[in-house]
Amino acid sequence: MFRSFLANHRSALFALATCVALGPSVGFAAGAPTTVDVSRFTFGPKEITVAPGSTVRWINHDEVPHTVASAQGQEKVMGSKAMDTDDRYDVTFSKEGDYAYYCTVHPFMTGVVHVHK
Ligand SMILES: [Cu+2]
Repeated sequence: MFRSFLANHRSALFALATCVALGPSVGFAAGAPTTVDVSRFTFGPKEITVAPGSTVRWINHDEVPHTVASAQGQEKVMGSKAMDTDDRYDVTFSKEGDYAYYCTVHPFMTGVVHVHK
């Protein structure tokens, strides 16, 4: 009885086991972006730390346009156009480093992306 159960369900069990084994790692490999909310004239969180290869996504929740731009004197890794309400801007960071940025429309809005292993 048990033997025939196994025979009948072996492929289903295998598929289930494969799902359980691969599920979480596939999720990480797909690289869900780390989100920074642009809201009330602030980047939240203001500083984040991600691993190399990670994608950071900024989403503008304000009613006014904002940008995400690399700070003066920094490598120009970030440079969005004006983001309207609900617009998104994605950047994938491949190299380790500290990436300071600001909003060119409101230069008092600043943030930092730390990229470290
Ligand atoms: Cu702004």
